[in-house]
Amino acid sequence: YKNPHYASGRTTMVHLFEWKWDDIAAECERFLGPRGFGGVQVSPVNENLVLWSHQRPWWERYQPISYRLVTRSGNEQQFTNMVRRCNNVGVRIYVDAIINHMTGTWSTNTGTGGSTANFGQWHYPAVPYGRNDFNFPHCVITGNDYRCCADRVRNCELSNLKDLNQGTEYVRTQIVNFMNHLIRLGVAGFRIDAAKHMWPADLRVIYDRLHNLNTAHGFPAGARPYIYQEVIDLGNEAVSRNEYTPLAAVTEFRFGMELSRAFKGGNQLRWLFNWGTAWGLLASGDALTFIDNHDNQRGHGAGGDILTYKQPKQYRGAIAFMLAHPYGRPQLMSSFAFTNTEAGPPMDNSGNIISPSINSDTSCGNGWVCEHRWRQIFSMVAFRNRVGNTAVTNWWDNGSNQIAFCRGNQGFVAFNNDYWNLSQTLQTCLPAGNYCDIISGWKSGNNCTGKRITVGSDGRASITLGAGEYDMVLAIHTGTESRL
Ligand code: LM2
Ligand code: CA
Repeated sequence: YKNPHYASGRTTMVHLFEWKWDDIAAECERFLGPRGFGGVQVSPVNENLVLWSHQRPWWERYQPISYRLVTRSGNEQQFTNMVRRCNNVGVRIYVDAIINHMTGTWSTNTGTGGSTANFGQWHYPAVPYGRNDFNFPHCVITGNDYRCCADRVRNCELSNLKDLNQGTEYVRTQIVNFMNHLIRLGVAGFRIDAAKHMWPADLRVIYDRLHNLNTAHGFPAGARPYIYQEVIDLGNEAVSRNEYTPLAAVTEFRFGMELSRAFKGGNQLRWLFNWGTAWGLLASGDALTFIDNHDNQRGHGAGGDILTYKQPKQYRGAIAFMLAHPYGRPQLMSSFAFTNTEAGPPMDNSGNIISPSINSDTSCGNGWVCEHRWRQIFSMVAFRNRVGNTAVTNWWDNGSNQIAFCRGNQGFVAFNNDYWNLSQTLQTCLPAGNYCDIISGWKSGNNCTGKRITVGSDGRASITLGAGEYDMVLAIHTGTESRL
């Protein structure tokens, strides 16, 4: 369950938060496929409670009312079409699976597909679920439970959301049928929402009943779905991430915390020389890694001081480090712009999501940030694909916040998070030649639109990164040699 089954040579997925299925299909074909992205995490696919009382917040999608595939992102036919079109261009689809709970208790009770529920009776006829399918006696998780009481974290309600009992055969069957339906449609795996709120033994039974990936969508015979379990464990938790790594991969929340801290100036970049398990991070193959996610970018979930698109220079620095360094399996966040942390995606008066528009400079409009279309970010995806599994070599630092390293003889990257300029002759490990920096520009014809770096026959090059430059990163890799 730890292999994402990316198409060959691909390494990175992007969370297209709240995107519609038709738009994702188009994005796979016009951008993600050609640019070498490995996959897309999509927002929850199953029917959720409609919450006009909160102006259709983004979080209504974390309140399932049935397993029918109908949400603001589209219906089953649109979902099926998207998966087919993305797989055709080598981009995998991963579904955010909400299997810990159903809805909270509200005064309205209609879902995005028209299904209804009777909250007082724990009755969800469109599944159907009834009282016996939930954990009793009824209780709600408190802040203290996270430190003391694993059983309450698993058997009580998360945020008053009705808590399913995955210990019963009936509930397991409904969940497995839902997930196998998606596998049949060609998805490559799942994010398991709120995994720490479910018993590992129950999850194991569910995972083991999942079908192999659909060979008609290009997966090899016998391929198991990629599963990354959302477990927030920043230490001092009654529930440990280590209870989940024997089952499948786990979201590594410490990764984005530490890199955000460093790139915000709270820790010197030189300490990243041994980035990885030496920092207390999970084994690389167990870790789904990211800087921000849809929760902590707005203070939900683990919260904290996470870099987001709102601090773009530092954010691009942290993302570049994530993609340049071999540790982990990276996931990019692609956001809609927000100030109100409850606000849902751009929508019209009827609540329909407004599609991102694509500007002539290839960036997004209509309120969509599309971090994955930032040149500094998608160019580093290509860098990661290029350098493959090569190790970090030739680490250099200035004893402070200027660092540089090589990846095999394929790539070289430098960072300057100091208040003074970086100007050094450094070992790049690349074959002699002229290379286009992929951060300040790109290779255009025979020339570079940004910096051009000349690597000598000894592999060394003069590297400059001014403290006042637009970016704090410089990156070159084989395949972008300029001939001039
Ligand atoms: C997750 N991971 O474990 C998701 O990443 C996270 O986004 C979800 O919470 C959560 N688990 C449940 O799937 C979000 C949001 C919550 C929101 C829930 C449910 O962060 O604030 O809770 O979705 O929509 C909301 C209200 C809360 C209310 C609850 C129940 O904010 O005040 O509790 O609904 O109706 C009374
Ligand atoms: Ca639970």
